[in-house]
Amino acid sequence: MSSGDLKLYYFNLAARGELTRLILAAAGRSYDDIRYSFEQWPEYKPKMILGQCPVLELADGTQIPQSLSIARYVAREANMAGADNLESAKVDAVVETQRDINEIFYSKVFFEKDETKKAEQLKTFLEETLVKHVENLGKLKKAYSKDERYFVGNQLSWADLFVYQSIQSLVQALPEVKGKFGDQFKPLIDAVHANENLKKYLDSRPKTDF
Ligand SMILES: N[C@@H](CCC(=O)N[C@@H](CS)C(=O)NCC(=O)O)C(=O)O
Repeated sequence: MSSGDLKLYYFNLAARGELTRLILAAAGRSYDDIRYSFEQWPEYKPKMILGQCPVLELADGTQIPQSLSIARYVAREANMAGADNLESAKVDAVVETQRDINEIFYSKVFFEKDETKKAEQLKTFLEETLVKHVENLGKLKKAYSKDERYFVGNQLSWADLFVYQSIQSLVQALPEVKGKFGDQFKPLIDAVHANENLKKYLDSRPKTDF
């Protein structure tokens, strides 16, 4: 398939668009990775079905908005969404658990403008929210994993890539988090870095602020 049959529209950022880029990279699926700056966005916004991005556009012009819907769609196409309905539900549970923490982090810490509030919320985030979250991910992994590298069953799923990407973004924003949770994500991170397709993408993707 030519890359032109699939287009991903998103800012030149990791953030909400990066999970889909990672899934497509892992699948070795070519696509047009359409990236733009905030200044260029007004040109694209009216062309997006909900006036927001990321958006995945298929060959017939169908647009899929909502980052996790896009990611789930491309993951299913790539057989990275669980081997059956039950595995898909387990994968979704890991994804939703990760989404919970990302939302708290971005709303209470990353985008908080009031510096006093931000400092207080960061403390709570590091001392309570993140600790609980890592415990929750550990519970899901214990229940669903059959391979220490992956959260569900014995193969890489989009949930693994979501957790991987979220950890990378968190560490980029808050370097003090690195090393805070020992080695529990190491097998996953090593597996991602050992994957030829992912390594190629990770080594060549643009460096972005977040
Ligand atoms: N729930 C949506 C949120 C989409 C969203 O808020 N996108 C932002 C960028 S991360 C956006 O399009 N901002 C520009 C605008 O709304 O004009 C998703 O996960 O895709």
